[in-house]
Parts: sequence; structure tokens; C-alpha cells
Amino acid sequence: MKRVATILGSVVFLGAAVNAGPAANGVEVRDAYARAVPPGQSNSAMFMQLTNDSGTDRALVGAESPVCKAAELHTHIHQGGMMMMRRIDRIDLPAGKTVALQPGGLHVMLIGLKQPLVPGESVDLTLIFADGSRQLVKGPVRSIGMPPMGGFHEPH
Ligand SMILES: [Cu+2]
Repeated sequence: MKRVATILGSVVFLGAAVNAGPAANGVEVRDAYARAVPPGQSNSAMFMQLTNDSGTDRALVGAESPVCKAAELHTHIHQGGMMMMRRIDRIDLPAGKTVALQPGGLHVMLIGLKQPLVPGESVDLTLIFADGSRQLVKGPVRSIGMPPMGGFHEPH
């Protein structure tokens, strides 16, 4: 019993130390995960659901992760019949809404991976919001069939 209490205490303490204030921030992050990539691949992406329960519009303006040189906010656009990624400055999080970062849409791009992303491992990502607050997110590495919109042909 005593041990459980100690562990819980340290988790709470770590959370408070890392986050600029998740409660004050009011953005709940769920289902965060990173895409597994084969060794030698230098980029990957991270996905999640962001629910803004704060009652005020928020926006994601950046991210950082120890697994890569730079993390960027990206979206996909259709251009000339092709799906292309584009860097964006912010992802708006309207009050009361859930915004999905998912394959084929918005995502956090992990650029210049410093280590292979192997399924079963976990990736730390710090989300940076427009009001300057930060929130640490941990997500498992998962294998996912990549290209979106059914454009992926699995070799037999
Ligand atoms: Cu991207």
C-alpha cells in the first residue's frame, strides 16, 4: 500500500514538473502514437486526438521530441491529383471540439530521427500551445499501413 502511494506520488510530481499546467491548459490528448519506420528512414509522424475542454479556443503551434532533430506541424493537401504534405504554423483547437491528427491528415512530423522507431517502444513529444503552455505526450510506436485514401498497394 505504501509503495503504491509512493509511485502515484511521483507520477503526479513528474506530471506537474513537465507540464506547464495541463489542467489550466484544458486540452486532453488521447490515443497518441508514432508511426514505426524501418531503419534508415529519417522521418516519421505522430498522431493523436486533441480535445479542447478549456472553454477557450486554443491552438497548437509547435512540438519537440528527443527522438528527432525537429518536429513540425503538417497537413496533407490534394494537388494535381496527388496527396502532398505541407508544413503549417498552427493547428487550431476550437473550444469544445476534438481535432484528430491522423494518417492522411494533420500530423506532427518527426524530422531527422536520431533512432529507429520500433513497435513497442514509446515516443515522448512535447506539444507547444499558442499561449506558451507545454504538454508532454507519450505514445507507443505502432506499425501502420501508410499511405492514406487507399492508395497503398501491399506487395504479395
Ligand atoms: Cu508530414
